[in-house]
Amino acid sequence: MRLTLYHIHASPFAEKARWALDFKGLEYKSELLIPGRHADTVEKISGTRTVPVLVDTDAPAPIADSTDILQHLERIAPDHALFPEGDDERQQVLEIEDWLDEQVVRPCARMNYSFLSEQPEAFFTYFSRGLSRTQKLGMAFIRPMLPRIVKQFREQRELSREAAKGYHREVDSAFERIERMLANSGGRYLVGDSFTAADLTAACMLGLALRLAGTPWEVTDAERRAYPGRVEPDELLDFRAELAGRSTTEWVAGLWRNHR
Ligand SMILES: N[C@@H](CCC(=O)N[C@@H](CS)C(=O)NCC(=O)O)C(=O)O
Repeated sequence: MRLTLYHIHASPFAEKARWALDFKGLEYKSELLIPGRHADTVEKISGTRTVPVLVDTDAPAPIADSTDILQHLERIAPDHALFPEGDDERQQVLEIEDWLDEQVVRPCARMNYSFLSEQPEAFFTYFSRGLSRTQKLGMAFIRPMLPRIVKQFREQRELSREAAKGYHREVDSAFERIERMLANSGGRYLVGDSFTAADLTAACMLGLALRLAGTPWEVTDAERRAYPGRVEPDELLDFRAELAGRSTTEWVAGLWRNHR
């Protein structure tokens, strides 16, 4: 069995797959793609245009969805389980994972990208992270088109400071819902008494909202330079401060510390 993961650095879905592979101690070849060009590359491999895509030489076809990748990894490497054995608990994990993937990630990303995309240079550095020297040279060609790319990125995703207020409210209510779930499940994990795919997914999606140090989304020096004297704009820092008041923030940081 040989595993290859096609991914981009900043994708929270890709981080789910990387985390699960590492958690299970599986070796894999990493094919880190240039953001923006990744969809064309993976389409040739899997027929779909999103990352992550996992190719397992023993599987009948490439696996092109983070949830399916986690379940495939569970089948081929059941140790360090990410899914509970009981049907009810397993179903709960899948439902939480689905909610986070389908509803929570969007405002988490958009809240940050509303601000990041105001600074094309910082935006460029953020999406170049992890790339090889050759790939970065390739990225240099798109520099002249950067203002147009950023404008399109903002329009397609409805990014603006006004819209960011709504994204922040959505993120905050997701944090609140997690707080309630944890209160019902003993405080440590979302389902049962061990780390599952639900916790892993929450750590990725909410980790993106928080842009915690040590995660793929930590704030870069280029961003610090873009906002002299502070890490990010005040308005965004105010959103973060509100989220930090929720116990979910400390819980997410703990998952990164203890399970990543
Ligand atoms: N349901 C998919 C969603 C994956 C997804 O939306 N990936 C984004 C990157 S975060 C992507 O590749 N979008 C296509 C694009 O950017 O053109 C999964 O769980 O893997």
